[in-house]
Amino acid sequence: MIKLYYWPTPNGHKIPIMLEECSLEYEVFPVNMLKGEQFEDDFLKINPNNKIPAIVDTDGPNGENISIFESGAILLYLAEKTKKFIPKSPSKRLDVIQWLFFQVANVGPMFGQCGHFLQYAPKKVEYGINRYQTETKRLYRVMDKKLGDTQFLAGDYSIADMATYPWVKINYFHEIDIDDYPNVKRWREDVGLRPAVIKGCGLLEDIMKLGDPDDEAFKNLFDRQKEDRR
Ligand SMILES: N[C@@H](CCC(=O)N[C@@H](CS)C(=O)NCC(=O)O)C(=O)O
Repeated sequence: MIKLYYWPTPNGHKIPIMLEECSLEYEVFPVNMLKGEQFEDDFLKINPNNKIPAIVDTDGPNGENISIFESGAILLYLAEKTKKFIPKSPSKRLDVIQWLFFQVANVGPMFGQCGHFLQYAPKKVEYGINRYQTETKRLYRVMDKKLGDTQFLAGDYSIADMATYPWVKINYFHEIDIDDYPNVKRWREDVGLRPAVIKGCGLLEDIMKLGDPDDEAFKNLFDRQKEDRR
């Protein structure tokens, strides 16, 4: 059984997509990051970096409990456990790993910062908006070029697509016109039709609407003083 520590955000969605794709049994433990639950001691034992997603697999290596944080690491773990959505051939496998790392090191942080400066920053900071949106557009161009050559990011549908789709799904958040990237648009439509993707992205979706955190949520999410809490 997989225990999924989760909140409905793009990084969160990646994991139920994979769990659904693999038909793995899982139980959801909401970590309400708007209320600061990511700082609670029990959760910090699972993710010392106080972020969702995280999992505990009660049937980990040697049948023992294992806890894992960082969405890319979780996706790789589940792909290795199930032998699904990552190819066996070393070179194709490396393609998937590269595009997975492209997401976790580039798409997530840059789209996230771009959205933050556009939607949440208390003041309009043109420098921050330009810096992150320019980089966001560059990343869309990189994906658009790749998706002009292959159907999915690393050839066949893989954990790299599962990691990237939830961020491209919310292009309104980083204010990107998807029509400017026709290959990304085609890929987004293909991936978005998969039942596991629909189910994964829909998990607990009603309880959070992006773009509208209240004062308490703002404090828990963006107040740097929270570093004192770790
Ligand atoms: N690199 C991490 C990023 C995870 C992340 O940023 N999670 C956000 C939600 S999307 C979070 O939990 N934020 C709470 C906080 O920073 O206090 C991953 O891919 O798992």
